[in-house]
Amino acid sequence: METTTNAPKKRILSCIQPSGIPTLGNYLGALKNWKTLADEFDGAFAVADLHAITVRQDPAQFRKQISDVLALLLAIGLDPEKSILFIQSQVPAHSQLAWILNCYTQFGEMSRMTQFKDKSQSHADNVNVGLFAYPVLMAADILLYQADLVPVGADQKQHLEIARDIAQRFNTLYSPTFTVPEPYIGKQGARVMSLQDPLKKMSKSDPNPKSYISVFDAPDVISKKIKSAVTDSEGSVRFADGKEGINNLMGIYACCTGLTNAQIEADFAGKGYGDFKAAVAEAVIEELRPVRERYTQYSTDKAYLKEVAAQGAERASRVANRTLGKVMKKIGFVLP
Ligand code: ATP
Ligand code: LTN
Repeated sequence: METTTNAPKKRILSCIQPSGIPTLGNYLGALKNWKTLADEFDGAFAVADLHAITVRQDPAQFRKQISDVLALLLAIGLDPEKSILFIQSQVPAHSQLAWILNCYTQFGEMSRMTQFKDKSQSHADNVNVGLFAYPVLMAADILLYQADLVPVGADQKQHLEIARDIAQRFNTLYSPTFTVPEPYIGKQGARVMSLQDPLKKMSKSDPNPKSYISVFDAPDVISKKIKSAVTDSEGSVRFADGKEGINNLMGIYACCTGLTNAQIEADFAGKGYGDFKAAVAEAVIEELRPVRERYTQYSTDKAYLKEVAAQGAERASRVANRTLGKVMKKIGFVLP
C-alpha cells in the first residue's frame, strides 16, 4: 500500500530592501535560492521598505524602487498565487511585533552587530535608533511567519542568530510561541564581492557603480564592468589565497554555469584573464537575460503590481496577525 505523509510543508521567509537597484550579489546570494526553495516549500517574500528608511531615501525614487523590487520578485519567477509576495510596510504587524521584541532584546546584543558598526561608519551623519534596532525588525519579519528556513547571503548570518536568540528567549520566558528559524546560505554565491575592491561585499548602495552589476544592467554594461574588474598580476585562472579578484569571478562563473572550481581551472589553463573575463561576462549576461526581460514586462504594469501587493498584504496579514495575537495574549495585553 502506498503511504502518504501529511506533514506540513516547511515555511520559508526572506526579504530584500528597496535601497537601490538589486545587484548580482543579491541575485546569486539570495533571490536565485528563493525561486528554488519556493517551488518546494511554502514561501513568503517581502520588499523590506521599513528597513530601507534606516538610511535616508528620496521619496519619489523610494516609491519607484519599492515597485521595481516587487516587479523583480515576479521577474525571478516567484508565483504570487503560490508564494506570498508583499510589501513589509503594508502589514502593520511587522512594526507592532518589532516594538514588542525591542523590549526583549538587550542593548549589548545589538551593539555587537557588525552591520550596525559598518553602517554607522558609512552613514556617520545619521546613526539613528532604527539602524541600531534593524535586526529586531528583521527578527519580527521572520518570527511572525513561523519560518523554518530563511534564505539569505552570508552577511545576514549574525542577524539570523539574533532572531533565533530572541525566539528562544521568548519561548522560554512564556511557552513555545515562535518557530526557531534556520538560516539557508547557499554553498555558492553567498558572498559576491565588489568588482573594484574584492575584499568588500558587492553592495547596491556602493557609490561606485563599477563595483557592482545591477540585475537590470544591459549586456554591454555587464561586459564593461567585468572587463574592468580588479584582479592580480599573476595571469593564471586558479582559486587561491591572495587572488580575491579572480576567486570572486570564479565564484560568479561557477554560480552561473554550475561548473566547479577545478573544472574552471582546467578549462582556462594556459589562457589569460581576457578570455576568462569574456566568458564570465557571457555567463552573467545569459543568467540575467530572462530576469531582465520579464522585469521589463512587469515593471510597467502598475495595475497588476498593485493587485499583487494588495493580495499579498492580505494573505501575509492573516498569518502575521495570528502570531501577533498569541504574543500579545501571552504578555498580558488586553485584546479588543
Ligand atoms: P545594502 O547594500 O543597501 O545595504 P544589501 O544588498 O546588503 O543592501 P538587502 O537588499 O537587504 O541588503 O539584501 C537582500 C539579500 O541579498 C540578503 O539575503 C543578503 O544577504 C543578500 N546579499 C546582499 N549582498 C550580497 C552579496 N554581495 N553577496 C551575496 N548575497 C548578498
Ligand atoms: N536585513 C536583510 C533584509 C531583511 C531580511 C528580513 C532577510 C529584512 N528582513 C527577514 C531575511 C529575513 C538584508 O539582507 N540586509
